[in-house]
Amino acid sequence: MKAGDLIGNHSRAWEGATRHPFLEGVRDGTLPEGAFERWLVQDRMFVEEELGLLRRLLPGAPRRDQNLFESGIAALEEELGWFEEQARRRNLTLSARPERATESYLRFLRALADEPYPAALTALWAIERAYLEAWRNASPGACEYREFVEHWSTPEFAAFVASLEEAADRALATGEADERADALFLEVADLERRFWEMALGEGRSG
Ligand code: HMH
Repeated sequence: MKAGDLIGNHSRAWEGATRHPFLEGVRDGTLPEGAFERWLVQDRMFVEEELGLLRRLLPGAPRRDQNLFESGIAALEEELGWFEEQARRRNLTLSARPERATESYLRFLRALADEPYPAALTALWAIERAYLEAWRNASPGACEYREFVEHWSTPEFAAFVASLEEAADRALATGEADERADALFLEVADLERRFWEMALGEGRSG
């Protein structure tokens, strides 16, 4: 199996992860009051946990993938600082509690390092690829959100996602982890959809 095939095989789930009224609100500037701020605070928690995941995956990664994790760790470190700066500018408190959808996603990230490496890597690729597509779907974005849209639509981020896909394809080549990779892909798609949903304040119980 190739990682990229999962998108076509699960197109409905993928649409749910990458097209959402939240993203339409970002594009046309019609987000309800507080939605973007809620998303920002919750996503900072996500990025922090994702950084932990990359650090846990690095030591067990094949030598040729280690550089990818190292650059991912550096990028997420920078991203965390960026989130904190954005929050500071908006006077947001970063000590908020995680919402249900965030909790579910954090739990998923914590468990991912115990999965077979090819499946974990496929899930990581799906997480990043979903973000790339979601923000591209919000492009160019209303002026107050444009900086964010651009942040996740850069060629550098796209190149990182492409490198993750190549690494996932190499890891999947034995075929041994295909089933697990497929299941984790679907979980990622659902968690991403729920994350947008949470930001809009709908179904906040998750
Ligand atoms: C919910 N998915 C979510 N947040 C992110 N920052 C990314 C993916 C990309 O790192």
